[in-house]
Amino acid sequence: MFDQIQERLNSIFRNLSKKGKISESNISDALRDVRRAMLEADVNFKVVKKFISSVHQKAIGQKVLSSITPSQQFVKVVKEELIELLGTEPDKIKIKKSGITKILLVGLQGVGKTTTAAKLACFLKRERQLDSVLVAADRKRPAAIKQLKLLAEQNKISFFSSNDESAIDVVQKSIDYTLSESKKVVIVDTAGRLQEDKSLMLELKEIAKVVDPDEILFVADAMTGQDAVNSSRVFSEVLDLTGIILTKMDADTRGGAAVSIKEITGKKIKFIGNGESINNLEVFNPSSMASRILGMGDIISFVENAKNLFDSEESKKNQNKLIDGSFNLTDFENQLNQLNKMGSMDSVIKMLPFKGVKKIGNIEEKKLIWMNAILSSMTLYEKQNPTTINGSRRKRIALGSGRSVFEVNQLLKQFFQMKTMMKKMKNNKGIFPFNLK
Ligand SMILES: Nc1nc2c(ncn2[C@@H]2O[C@H](COP(=O)(O)OP(=O)(O)OP(=O)(O)O)[C@@H](O)[C@H]2O)c(=O)[nH]1
Ligand SMILES: [Mg+2]
Repeated sequence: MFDQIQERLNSIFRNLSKKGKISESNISDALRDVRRAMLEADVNFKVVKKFISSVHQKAIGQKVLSSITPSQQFVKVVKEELIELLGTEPDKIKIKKSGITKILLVGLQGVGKTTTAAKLACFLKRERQLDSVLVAADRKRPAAIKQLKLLAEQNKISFFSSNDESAIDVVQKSIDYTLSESKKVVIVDTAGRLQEDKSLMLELKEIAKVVDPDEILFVADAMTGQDAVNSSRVFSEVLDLTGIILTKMDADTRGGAAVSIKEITGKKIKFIGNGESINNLEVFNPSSMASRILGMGDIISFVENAKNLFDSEESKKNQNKLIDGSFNLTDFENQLNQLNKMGSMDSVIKMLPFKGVKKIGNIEEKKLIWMNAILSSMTLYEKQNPTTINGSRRKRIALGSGRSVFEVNQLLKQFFQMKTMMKKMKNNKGIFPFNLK
């Protein structure tokens, strides 16, 4: 997802962070590159123009230039603007408190309506414990009915279809069926149509009039970029769309549709499809989507943070203490606190491109929390004289911190091992516990 735009933006951010001091002209240069990257990612040109001008204003206004970490601050401004462009907050699907909720899925041919209808039913069952009826209102193609029926059977979802000529009759009957089956939601899969197909567009309008849906969701294929945006505009002129589902995001490297569609149509993306299997439907979250688009941008800010931390006086003092052997548990605790200040390690590790690391990241973050708890249950005397921490002191520390004696032992063992190791590596520079550098 977003590989291409991510790569481009990251190289811009990297270049910027290499420059020690940032000037207004550096920012203008970076913004020119961001503009180009967005256009290449097939973001609508009007959206790009507005975006660049507000980032520019904010970057200058928020004193990015005079901040300690200007490039980091710049990435932050870009991210905030991007979140706003994507819709700020997730837009939840409307489900009626009582009675049947009616959801109509519409869109061009082959965008993924039928697949999404089944995904949505599974999502509502899984996340909201709601039973749906899938309705095949595609009267033109018998294969389309079969496709939905099969998906319903495979995933144990109720299904409705009838032999009526008109899709409107099918949908009306499906509502009676849903009532009789005591289900809560009707999800109507309509026939895919071409924009210029006037009669089919009118049929959709008629269905919407008769059924009075709670949600009319426009399903669009993210891979088609600006075509997806344009067609959603055309559909929204005929129908009162309540939101958008963007499919095939897994295969979209550019992100142009995702970034432009809300600004151009005024409709928010409610879900994204990110794969062919039934569980590949996610609620669209503007903030996590912005993180995904910027990807390494966040890591760059993390690295900058880390660099500042490792270069700090405090860190240098600790390194000297480690080398001369005077490093004690108070220094150890300070170092842990500094690590914590860098933000959630877990969230940073999640962004790393290697899958296996994620789990380790999780453990490490939890470990930091319990290590802190143990250290804060020690007295100052104990921290400064770690060798005096005997069995009974260990028991008391364990009790005070709510951790086990085993964990207290582990922490002390790690601390002493680290000291021994440092003694052996006396002449090594840039040493830091946990190998995080
Ligand atoms: N990779 C990927 N493929 C998807 C996704 N959603 C749907 N597809 C695939 O897109 C193709 C078309 O999906 P359908 O659900 O049949 O599309 P449709 O809009 O109902 O098509 P018509 O009824 O012919 O208009 C299928 O091969 C799906 O597996 C997605 O999120 N990711
Ligand atoms: Mg279909």
